[in-house]
Amino acid sequence: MPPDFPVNHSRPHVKVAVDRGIAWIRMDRPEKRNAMNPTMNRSMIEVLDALELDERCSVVVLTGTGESFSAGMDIKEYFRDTDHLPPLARNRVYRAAADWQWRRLRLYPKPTIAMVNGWCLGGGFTPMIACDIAISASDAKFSLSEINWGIIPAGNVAKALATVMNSRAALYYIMTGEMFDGRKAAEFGLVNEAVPRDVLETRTHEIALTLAGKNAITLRQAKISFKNVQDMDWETADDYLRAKQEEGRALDSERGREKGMREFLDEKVLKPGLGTSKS
Ligand code: ACO
Ligand code: V55
Repeated sequence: MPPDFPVNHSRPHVKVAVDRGIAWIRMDRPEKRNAMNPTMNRSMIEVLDALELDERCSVVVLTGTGESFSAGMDIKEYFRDTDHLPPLARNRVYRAAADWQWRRLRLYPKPTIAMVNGWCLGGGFTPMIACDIAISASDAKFSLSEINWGIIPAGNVAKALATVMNSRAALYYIMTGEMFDGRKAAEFGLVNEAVPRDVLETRTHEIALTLAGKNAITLRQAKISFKNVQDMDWETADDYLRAKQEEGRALDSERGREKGMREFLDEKVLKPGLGTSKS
């Protein structure tokens, strides 16, 4: 039988390489610092939809080609060139950005890691924060540069910031537009870790492999439920989490929970607290 999916998911301005379970997605417009234009946005929607169903992919890494993660929205093609469009047509262009930057990414059924390899500006924050985990080069440069050219952090940048970043720091950088580096980003909770550039890929790969080794259904239930409970009251959250746990059990053909109990309680080959299994 022919494969269900093309071996190469790459699209205009988006390069994809799938290697041993990990899909490396690169925003690929290095000559424009990987600024996100309408073409890249449409490509990303297709790429994420394809990888969602591709069984060769169990973890997604989002990064950029060359010296940049992304310089944000393309100020020419995304903003200026769409200003003359009728409101509904312009909304459609804006919606395509949102459709991948947070609508698809935030609750993506597979684990996602943002690997911040350089410039992360303005609209670049949204997909970076929407990923489950973010690892940055220590010398990567971040800026909420919107204020420096007369707009506010829209495109859900401000909302995304409010979910991860220290509030005082967020407002300071929203209002000053000052640049900061990966080390600072880790201090503020904007990224998990900042590591020297020469080990950025190795460290990201290591985390990706750890995630690839977990039960995929449980991982999905865990990330989705964590993100959804943030906006719930305690009673609703408790009921919802129980329901997500039960849903996960019903979906899990590997029966991970039963296996875990057997290995810990009966066979004594697993210590969940140490993360190790002898089997
Ligand atoms: N939109 C459109 N074009 C861009 C963008 C962008 N966001 N970022 C960079 N480019 C283009 C430049 O216009 C330039 O194009 P050209 O070679 O055709 O003239 C090319 O990318 C290279 O950029 P330079 O400015 O020459 O590179 P430099 O290394 O000196 O500076 C930097 C890089 C700091 C990223 C600078 O380009 C910059 O400030 N860009 C704007 C970044 C920004 O404010 N983004 C957020 C927008 S707000 C939002 O996303 C909602
Ligand atoms: C931004 C603004 C947008 C958008 C994405 O932060 C990012 C800037 C006004 O629309 O769609």
